[in-house]
Amino acid sequence: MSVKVHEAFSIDSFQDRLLWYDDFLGDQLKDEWGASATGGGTSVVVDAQTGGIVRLTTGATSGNFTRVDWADIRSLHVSKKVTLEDRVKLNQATNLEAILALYFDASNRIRFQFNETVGGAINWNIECRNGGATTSLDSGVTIDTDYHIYRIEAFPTGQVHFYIDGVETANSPIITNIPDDAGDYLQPFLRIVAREDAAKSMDADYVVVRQEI
Ligand SMILES: [Ca+2]
Ligand SMILES: [Ca+2]
Repeated sequence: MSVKVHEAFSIDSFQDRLLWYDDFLGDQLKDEWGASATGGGTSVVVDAQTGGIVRLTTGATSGNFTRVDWADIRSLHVSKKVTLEDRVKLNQATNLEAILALYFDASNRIRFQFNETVGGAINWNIECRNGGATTSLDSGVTIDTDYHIYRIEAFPTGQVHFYIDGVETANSPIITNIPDDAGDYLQPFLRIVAREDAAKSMDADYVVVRQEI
């Protein structure tokens, strides 16, 4: 059988994998997403941006956050080889925190994360946390305000690999504190936090998740 290829994915993926993506086209977030925020933060789909994006903008007070996830409808498990990929652009590179995650709860998650509070160039961290025990390591990649593709691949054999723009980061894979307990079903999760009294924002062009059936 011939295989048509659309973007990076082949349609035969459906035979043995689940594939879900949002390219953020249209006038509002798809139903799967739940948005939450403090301080009047917003999550807005912007068609006018090339390819459609969702823009997460915080309120203008330090500590304000804006977040989207699947509203705790969790269906992803590392035992099924989960991949999360997002193409994201930070619109500022100082005094903010950003998180791109596969998330069960605050004690069980896999993520790219940085927390910038001192006004200097810093790197993304890569992190696994299970039952509150954390492995957090330096990716070696400095944050900036360009689009990048962030990819997490979690294998049932006990490794989580991290890639930025197709290049595996420093300290990848992580092999400890992977959230792989029976109940650790995960969801996509994007979050931005202001770390000074000014609004911060990031744009996501797409989010893709895939896992084996
Ligand atoms: Ca898009
Ligand atoms: Ca766990």
